[in-house]
Amino acid sequence: MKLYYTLGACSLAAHIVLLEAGYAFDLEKVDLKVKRTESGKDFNKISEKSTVPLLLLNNNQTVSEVSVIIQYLADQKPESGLAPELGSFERVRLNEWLNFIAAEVHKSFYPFFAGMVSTQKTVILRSWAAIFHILRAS
Ligand SMILES: N[C@@H](CCC(=O)N[C@@H](CS)C(=O)NCC(=O)O)C(=O)O
Repeated sequence: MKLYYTLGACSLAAHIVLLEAGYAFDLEKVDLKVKRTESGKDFNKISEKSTVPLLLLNNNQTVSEVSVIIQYLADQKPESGLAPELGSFERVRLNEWLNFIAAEVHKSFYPFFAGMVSTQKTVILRSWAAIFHILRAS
């Protein structure tokens, strides 16, 4: 199993779950600016989305999307206790948080790394206020 990752990126979540669940795995760093892996491969050919994290399984299937990867890893090792049982209401709560983070939190931070004009910043800072209100209340 191999995790394609980038330092300082959301692939850290998958890396943490791999470690916490006790997996044996390889890591390969990706330079997202030029879409090249540290062993010199063209990342666009490995990942159709060209984003990290990407998990390469031992059967050569790949899994993308942070929330899908970490739930897959947790479900393969239920003894890790990292995710509530599938179908349980606690699992619904986990999915609510993972979806909120993916859809509202993660993507709203992206423009700050990509560069943007100040009017965009104002709009995004307003959305952050709502996001942090929800996070503080939980
Ligand atoms: N929806 C994806 C988003 C993944 C994503 O955007 N990852 C960023 C790093 S945090 C990335 O690879 N960006 C590269 C790019 O957009 O070119 C997920 O949840 O995994």
